[in-house]
Amino acid sequence: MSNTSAQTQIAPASLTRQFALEVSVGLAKPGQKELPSKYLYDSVGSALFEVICALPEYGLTRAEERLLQLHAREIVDQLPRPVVVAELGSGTGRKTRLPRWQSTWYHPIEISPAALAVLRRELRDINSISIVGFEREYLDGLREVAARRTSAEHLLVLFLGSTIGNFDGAAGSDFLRDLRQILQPGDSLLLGTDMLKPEKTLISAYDDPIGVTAAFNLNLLARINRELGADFNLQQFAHAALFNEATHSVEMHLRSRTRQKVAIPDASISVQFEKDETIWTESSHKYSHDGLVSLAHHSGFHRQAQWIDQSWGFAENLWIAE
Ligand code: AVJ
Repeated sequence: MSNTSAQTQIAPASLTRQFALEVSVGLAKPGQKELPSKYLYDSVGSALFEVICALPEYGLTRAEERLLQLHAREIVDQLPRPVVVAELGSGTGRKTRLPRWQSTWYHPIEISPAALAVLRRELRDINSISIVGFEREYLDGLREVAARRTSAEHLLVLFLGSTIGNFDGAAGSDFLRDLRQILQPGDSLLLGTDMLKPEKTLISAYDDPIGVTAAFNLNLLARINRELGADFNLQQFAHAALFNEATHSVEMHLRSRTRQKVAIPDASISVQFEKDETIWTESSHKYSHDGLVSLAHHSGFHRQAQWIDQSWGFAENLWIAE
């Protein structure tokens, strides 16, 4: 990569067009307006997410770090060698630096160019690992990694941080089924899942008292202002987190404080908001033991092992493709 700083500031025209398209589709929805959660992670959003991970109320990331630190050896020992590791949504590679996967290749597949630039800088000194970054959708990246590995090489896919929980409804199991199709029998998936816990704990994790998560959520509107020339007045929107009992998901919304109209010139739309109408920006599914059993079953995996952090309620699941 030639110039990382320029890349984090200037989005390629095709990505901006895609962003404009998805914004106009989501905000024109007749019932619940929505915006795709993947757009939360521009350079500002990625930095805010790093801060969220340090919040005492948001135990998810630290729980996963504890699990990987404690059990890395045991996890690695369960896998055949040589192993090629592909990490979906590697972010800045913070988790991956903990255990060495003893792999010949490490392929981060990351959709945020900003996060990938940090990852490249920080992993530069680890020379046993080769970095091939894929700034594109997860499965496309994985398909490319799978096509390049030799027949002797075993594939380990890391999908950590409960990112799978952001696929709402059937999308999570559809995604895992598609992922399974890219693998060979015997390849493995290490899947991090945040577990169901009391609603009070969940809400304070997604609506922290100093407002970092609120800033993370509101930044999505600020990003639309920056990149699509919109005139969202951020004072007129409020962050909201709620627990959806029916779907076992924490939902983030942006609630319009008044009746207002917002213009988004580069998406060629203007949007009318009623007072208290919300934009749904993210779902974070929380898993039960039984839910994981049926998820593995329906997506074509055998549950090989599981490590649980009891103090927060987080599971690291090692699944083998059947
Ligand atoms: C990185 C997607 C797992 O859903 O908990 C944190 C993102 N959103 N606070 C999550 C997030 C609000 C996070 N994931």
